[in-house]
Amino acid sequence: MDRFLQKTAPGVLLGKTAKQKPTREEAGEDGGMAEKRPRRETPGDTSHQAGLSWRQIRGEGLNCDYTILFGKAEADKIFRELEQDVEYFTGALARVQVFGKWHDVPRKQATYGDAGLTYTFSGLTLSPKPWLPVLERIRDRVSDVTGQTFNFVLVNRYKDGCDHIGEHRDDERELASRSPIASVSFGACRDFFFRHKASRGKPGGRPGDTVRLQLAHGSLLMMNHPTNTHWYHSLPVRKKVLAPRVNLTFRKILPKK
Ligand SMILES: O=C(O)CCC(=O)C(=O)O
Repeated sequence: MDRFLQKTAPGVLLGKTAKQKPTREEAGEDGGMAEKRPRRETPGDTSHQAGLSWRQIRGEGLNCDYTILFGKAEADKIFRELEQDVEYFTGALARVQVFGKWHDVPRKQATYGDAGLTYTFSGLTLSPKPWLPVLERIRDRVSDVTGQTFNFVLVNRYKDGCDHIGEHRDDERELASRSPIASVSFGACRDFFFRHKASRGKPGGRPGDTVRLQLAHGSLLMMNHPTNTHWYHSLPVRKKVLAPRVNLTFRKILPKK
Protein backbone atom coordinates (compact mmCIF):
# COMPACT_ATOMS: atom_id res chain seq x y z
CA MET A 1 0.00 0.00 0.00
CA ASP A 2 3.02 2.23 -0.39
CA ARG A 3 1.38 3.99 -3.27
CA PHE A 4 -1.02 5.78 -0.95
CA LEU A 5 1.89 8.05 -0.37
CA GLN A 6 2.77 8.40 -4.02
CA LYS A 7 3.19 11.90 -5.37
CA THR A 8 2.71 12.34 -9.10
CA ALA A 9 2.03 14.97 -11.70
CA PRO A 10 -1.41 16.59 -11.59
CA GLY A 11 -4.09 15.00 -13.84
CA VAL A 12 -4.78 16.36 -17.31
CA LEU A 13 -8.38 17.16 -18.13
CA LEU A 14 -9.53 15.58 -21.37
CA GLY A 15 -12.91 14.60 -22.76
CA LYS A 16 -15.57 12.25 -21.47
CA THR A 17 -16.00 8.75 -22.83
CA ALA A 18 -18.73 8.33 -25.38
CA LYS A 19 -20.67 6.18 -22.92
CA GLN A 20 -20.47 8.67 -20.09
CA LYS A 21 -23.48 10.88 -19.55
CA PRO A 22 -23.19 14.07 -17.48
CA THR A 23 -24.54 13.73 -13.97
CA ARG A 24 -27.02 16.19 -12.58
CA GLU A 25 -24.43 17.56 -10.23
CA GLU A 26 -22.10 18.17 -13.18
CA ALA A 27 -24.97 20.01 -14.80
CA GLY A 28 -25.35 22.09 -11.63
CA GLU A 29 -28.34 20.20 -10.30
CA ASP A 30 -28.69 18.61 -6.91
CA GLY A 31 -27.74 15.14 -5.84
CA GLY A 32 -25.91 13.33 -8.64
CA MET A 33 -28.73 10.83 -9.07
CA ALA A 34 -28.46 9.18 -12.45
CA GLU A 35 -30.78 7.75 -14.99
CA LYS A 36 -30.03 4.04 -14.67
CA ARG A 37 -31.97 1.68 -12.48
CA PRO A 38 -30.05 -0.35 -9.88
CA ARG A 39 -28.07 -3.19 -11.41
CA ARG A 40 -27.29 -6.37 -9.50
CA GLU A 41 -24.30 -8.43 -10.46
CA THR A 42 -23.70 -10.19 -7.19
CA PRO A 43 -25.95 -11.95 -4.71
CA GLY A 44 -26.51 -10.45 -1.29
CA ASP A 45 -28.92 -8.58 0.89
CA THR A 46 -30.15 -5.73 -1.25
CA SER A 47 -32.66 -4.34 1.23
CA HIS A 48 -31.42 -0.76 0.82
CA GLN A 49 -31.06 -1.01 -2.93
CA ALA A 50 -34.59 -0.43 -4.09
CA GLY A 51 -34.53 3.36 -3.96
CA LEU A 52 -31.10 3.88 -5.53
CA SER A 53 -30.35 5.02 -9.05
CA TRP A 54 -27.00 3.95 -10.45
CA ARG A 55 -24.90 5.54 -13.12
CA GLN A 56 -22.71 3.09 -15.01
CA ILE A 57 -19.24 4.30 -15.97
CA ARG A 58 -17.77 2.10 -18.67
CA GLY A 59 -14.75 2.18 -20.94
CA GLU A 60 -12.03 -0.21 -22.11
CA GLY A 61 -11.40 -2.18 -18.89
CA LEU A 62 -13.28 0.48 -16.90
CA ASN A 63 -16.18 -0.80 -14.85
CA CYS A 64 -17.56 1.53 -12.17
CA ASP A 65 -20.97 2.30 -10.75
CA TYR A 66 -21.95 5.53 -9.02
CA THR A 67 -24.88 6.40 -6.83
CA ILE A 68 -25.93 8.70 -4.02
CA LEU A 69 -26.00 6.36 -1.05
CA PHE A 70 -26.85 8.79 1.76
CA GLY A 71 -29.30 11.67 1.59
CA LYS A 72 -28.11 15.08 2.74
CA ALA A 73 -29.29 14.92 6.36
CA GLU A 74 -27.74 11.50 6.94
CA ALA A 75 -24.55 12.42 5.07
CA ASP A 76 -24.21 15.61 7.16
CA LYS A 77 -24.55 13.58 10.36
CA ILE A 78 -22.00 10.98 9.25
CA PHE A 79 -19.57 13.69 8.17
CA ARG A 80 -19.78 15.30 11.62
CA GLU A 81 -19.13 11.92 13.29
CA LEU A 82 -16.16 11.23 11.04
CA GLU A 83 -14.72 14.65 11.79
CA GLN A 84 -15.09 13.97 15.49
CA ASP A 85 -13.97 10.35 15.72
CA VAL A 86 -11.38 9.47 13.06
CA GLU A 87 -7.78 9.55 14.30
CA TYR A 88 -5.32 10.31 11.53
CA PHE A 89 -1.67 9.33 11.17
CA THR A 90 0.92 11.72 12.49
CA GLY A 91 4.71 11.80 12.47
CA ALA A 92 6.57 9.58 10.02
CA LEU A 93 3.32 8.04 8.71
CA ALA A 94 2.15 11.47 7.59
CA ARG A 95 5.33 12.05 5.53
CA VAL A 96 6.44 10.69 2.18
CA GLN A 97 9.86 10.42 0.59
CA VAL A 98 10.05 11.49 -3.07
CA PHE A 99 13.43 11.21 -4.80
CA GLY A 100 15.17 11.13 -1.41
CA LYS A 101 13.41 14.22 -0.03
CA TRP A 102 10.74 14.12 2.70
CA HIS A 103 7.39 15.92 2.22
CA ASP A 104 4.14 16.10 4.16
CA VAL A 105 1.47 13.87 2.61
CA PRO A 106 -0.93 16.35 0.95
CA ARG A 107 -3.94 15.08 2.94
CA LYS A 108 -4.53 13.17 6.20
CA GLN A 109 -4.87 9.39 6.32
CA ALA A 110 -6.05 6.69 8.69
CA THR A 111 -6.82 2.98 8.43
CA TYR A 112 -9.41 0.87 10.26
CA GLY A 113 -10.29 -2.79 9.86
CA ASP A 114 -10.73 -6.30 11.20
CA ALA A 115 -8.56 -7.56 14.05
CA GLY A 116 -5.52 -9.54 12.98
CA LEU A 117 -5.10 -7.91 9.56
CA THR A 118 -1.81 -6.39 8.60
CA TYR A 119 -0.85 -4.31 5.59
CA THR A 120 2.22 -2.53 4.27
CA PHE A 121 2.26 1.24 4.41
CA SER A 122 5.26 3.40 3.65
CA GLY A 123 7.49 0.35 3.95
CA LEU A 124 6.12 -0.58 7.40
CA THR A 125 3.90 -3.47 8.39
CA LEU A 126 0.93 -2.02 10.27
CA SER A 127 -2.36 -3.14 11.77
CA PRO A 128 -5.49 -1.09 11.15
CA LYS A 129 -7.29 0.44 14.15
CA PRO A 130 -10.47 -1.40 15.25
CA TRP A 131 -13.65 -0.34 13.42
CA LEU A 132 -15.44 2.77 14.68
CA PRO A 133 -19.25 2.47 14.90
CA VAL A 134 -19.70 5.13 12.19
CA LEU A 135 -17.36 3.26 9.83
CA GLU A 136 -19.17 -0.02 10.48
CA ARG A 137 -22.49 1.66 9.66
CA ILE A 138 -21.20 2.95 6.31
CA ARG A 139 -19.50 -0.37 5.51
CA ASP A 140 -22.66 -2.31 6.25
CA ARG A 141 -24.77 0.01 4.11
CA VAL A 142 -22.38 -0.47 1.20
CA SER A 143 -22.54 -4.23 1.71
CA ASP A 144 -26.35 -4.11 1.78
CA VAL A 145 -26.59 -2.39 -1.59
CA THR A 146 -23.76 -4.21 -3.37
CA GLY A 147 -23.64 -7.68 -1.84
CA GLN A 148 -19.88 -7.23 -1.31
CA THR A 149 -18.01 -7.51 1.99
CA PHE A 150 -15.02 -5.50 3.20
CA ASN A 151 -12.52 -5.95 6.04
CA PHE A 152 -10.51 -2.73 5.79
CA VAL A 153 -10.98 0.97 5.11
CA LEU A 154 -8.53 3.70 4.18
CA VAL A 155 -9.71 7.16 5.23
CA ASN A 156 -8.38 10.17 3.31
CA ARG A 157 -9.17 13.66 4.61
CA TYR A 158 -8.67 16.68 2.34
CA LYS A 159 -8.79 19.89 4.40
CA ASP A 160 -9.55 21.94 1.26
CA GLY A 161 -8.92 21.91 -2.49
CA CYS A 162 -5.15 22.17 -2.03
CA ASP A 163 -5.07 18.68 -0.53
CA HIS A 164 -5.05 16.00 -3.22
CA ILE A 165 -3.95 12.51 -4.26
CA GLY A 166 -1.75 11.85 -7.29
CA GLU A 167 -2.40 9.35 -10.06
CA HIS A 168 -2.15 5.76 -8.87
CA ARG A 169 -3.75 2.34 -9.08
CA ASP A 170 -5.02 0.35 -6.10
CA ASP A 171 -3.31 -2.80 -7.27
CA GLU A 172 -1.50 -3.95 -4.14
CA ARG A 173 -0.81 -7.65 -3.83
CA GLU A 174 -2.51 -7.72 -0.44
CA LEU A 175 -5.92 -6.87 -1.95
CA ALA A 176 -8.13 -9.90 -2.67
CA SER A 177 -7.94 -10.43 -6.42
CA ARG A 178 -10.95 -9.19 -8.44
CA SER A 179 -12.52 -7.65 -5.33
CA PRO A 180 -14.15 -4.24 -5.88
CA ILE A 181 -13.16 -1.11 -3.98
CA ALA A 182 -16.04 0.95 -2.60
CA SER A 183 -15.31 4.68 -2.38
CA VAL A 184 -17.68 6.72 -0.21
CA SER A 185 -17.35 10.51 -0.02
CA PHE A 186 -18.54 13.16 2.42
CA GLY A 187 -18.12 16.92 2.47
CA ALA A 188 -16.94 19.03 -0.45
CA CYS A 189 -17.74 17.71 -3.93
CA ARG A 190 -14.44 17.12 -5.76
CA ASP A 191 -13.34 16.26 -9.29
CA PHE A 192 -12.01 12.71 -9.64
CA PHE A 193 -10.21 11.41 -12.71
CA PHE A 194 -9.59 8.04 -14.27
CA ARG A 195 -6.83 7.78 -16.83
CA HIS A 196 -6.15 4.70 -18.97
CA LYS A 197 -2.63 3.38 -18.38
CA ALA A 198 -1.90 3.45 -22.12
CA SER A 199 -2.26 7.24 -22.16
CA ARG A 200 0.04 8.07 -19.24
CA GLY A 201 2.80 10.45 -20.27
CA LYS A 202 1.08 11.05 -23.63
CA PRO A 203 -0.58 14.47 -23.57
CA GLY A 204 -3.63 14.42 -25.80
CA GLY A 205 -3.93 10.62 -25.66
CA ARG A 206 -6.80 8.76 -27.28
CA PRO A 207 -10.35 10.09 -26.96
CA GLY A 208 -11.97 8.54 -23.91
CA ASP A 209 -8.69 7.83 -22.13
CA THR A 210 -9.54 10.29 -19.37
CA VAL A 211 -12.84 10.18 -17.53
CA ARG A 212 -13.87 12.94 -15.14
CA LEU A 213 -16.38 12.36 -12.38
CA GLN A 214 -17.54 14.52 -9.52
CA LEU A 215 -17.83 12.71 -6.23
CA ALA A 216 -20.68 14.30 -4.29
CA HIS A 217 -21.49 14.41 -0.57
CA GLY A 218 -22.93 11.00 0.43
CA SER A 219 -21.93 9.30 -2.84
CA LEU A 220 -20.69 5.76 -3.47
CA LEU A 221 -18.38 4.90 -6.37
CA MET A 222 -17.89 1.16 -6.89
CA MET A 223 -14.61 0.49 -8.66
CA ASN A 224 -15.10 -3.01 -10.01
CA HIS A 225 -12.59 -5.42 -11.50
CA PRO A 226 -10.69 -4.90 -13.81
CA THR A 227 -10.71 -1.08 -13.44
CA ASN A 228 -7.64 -1.00 -11.22
CA THR A 229 -5.64 -3.11 -13.65
CA HIS A 230 -6.08 -0.72 -16.57
CA TRP A 231 -6.90 2.71 -15.13
CA TYR A 232 -5.12 5.11 -12.80
CA HIS A 233 -7.15 7.48 -10.65
CA SER A 234 -6.47 10.81 -8.95
CA LEU A 235 -8.08 13.66 -7.04
CA PRO A 236 -6.39 16.82 -8.34
CA VAL A 237 -5.84 20.17 -6.63
CA ARG A 238 -8.83 22.49 -6.90
CA LYS A 239 -7.86 25.79 -5.32
CA LYS A 240 -11.40 27.15 -5.37
CA VAL A 241 -12.62 24.40 -3.06
CA LEU A 242 -12.43 25.76 0.48
CA ALA A 243 -14.35 23.08 2.41
CA PRO A 244 -13.05 19.76 3.74
CA ARG A 245 -13.82 16.35 2.32
CA VAL A 246 -13.46 12.85 3.78
CA ASN A 247 -13.22 9.82 1.50
CA LEU A 248 -13.41 6.20 2.61
CA THR A 249 -12.20 3.37 0.41
CA PHE A 250 -13.49 0.04 1.68
CA ARG A 251 -11.35 -2.90 0.60
CA LYS A 252 -10.93 -6.62 1.08
CA ILE A 253 -7.42 -7.47 2.23
CA LEU A 254 -6.11 -11.02 2.23
CA PRO A 255 -5.15 -12.21 5.71
CA LYS A 256 -1.40 -12.95 5.94
CA LYS A 257 -0.58 -16.68 5.90
O1 LIG B 1 -10.34 10.65 -2.18
C1 LIG B 1 -10.63 9.98 -3.16
O2 LIG B 1 -11.70 10.04 -3.73
C2 LIG B 1 -9.58 9.06 -3.75
C3 LIG B 1 -8.92 8.17 -2.74
C4 LIG B 1 -8.01 7.19 -3.43
O3 LIG B 1 -7.62 7.39 -4.54
C5 LIG B 1 -7.61 5.98 -2.76
O4 LIG B 1 -7.95 5.77 -1.58
O5 LIG B 1 -6.93 5.16 -3.41
